[in-house]
Amino acid sequence: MASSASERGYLPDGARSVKIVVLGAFGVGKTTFVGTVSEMRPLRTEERLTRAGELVDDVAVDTKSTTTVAMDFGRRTLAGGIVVYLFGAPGQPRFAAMIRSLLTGALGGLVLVDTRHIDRSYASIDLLEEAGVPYVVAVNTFSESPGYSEAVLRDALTLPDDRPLVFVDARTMQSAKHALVALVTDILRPAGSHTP
Ligand SMILES: Nc1nc2c(ncn2[C@@H]2O[C@H](COP(=O)(O)OP(=O)(O)OP(=O)(O)O)[C@@H](O)[C@H]2O)c(=O)[nH]1
Ligand SMILES: [Mg+2]
Repeated sequence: MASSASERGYLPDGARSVKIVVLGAFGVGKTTFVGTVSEMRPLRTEERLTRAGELVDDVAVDTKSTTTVAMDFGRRTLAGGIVVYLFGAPGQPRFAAMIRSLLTGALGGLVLVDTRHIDRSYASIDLLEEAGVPYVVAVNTFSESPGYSEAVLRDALTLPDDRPLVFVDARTMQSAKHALVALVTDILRPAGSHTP
């Protein structure tokens, strides 16, 4: 007799699952975020950054030696049995087609932002708006990055009033989970209250 999914240990009975995509520019901490919140060992597709890549990518960061070339994948179970499947997108603009395909079936997007390069977040927000996927902006608080008020950040991002903005340290479980809960809460809001 075939065993149920819960007997095989995939999902608890009655679980609701949610696919979300973590987006943002190169090096904003997407892979770090998925790794921090995932309760399973995350899938990663990291490749070494090379001098050759400098010809096509703006990857001027001295703290990183690898970059995501396809996606990250992780899973987190939240209170109430909601299972969140996290897909971390690649950050470089030439991967836009890959990001569009990751957005297929996604119920929400988490856009990580580094305040050193706010303008590099526009492409991610545009992709989400284009796909009609609701999103939350999470400002990753790198110690080297300038601090701005929420109002200034909203203005710089031209963020609609109904899109939540949170601050996160992608390396810290508590903080990353808070950002994830903000997104899932937004996704589970009553139908009709989303504008994108
Ligand atoms: N100070 C600080 N460093 C961070 C934080 N999050 C990530 N980092 C570091 O910043 C770098 C960015 O890491 P990744 O997680 O690979 O970034 P990414 O967005 O996945 O990068 P790509 O896939 O190449 O676009 C790593 O060296 C992290 O250790 C943070 O919240 N604070
Ligand atoms: Mg990455």
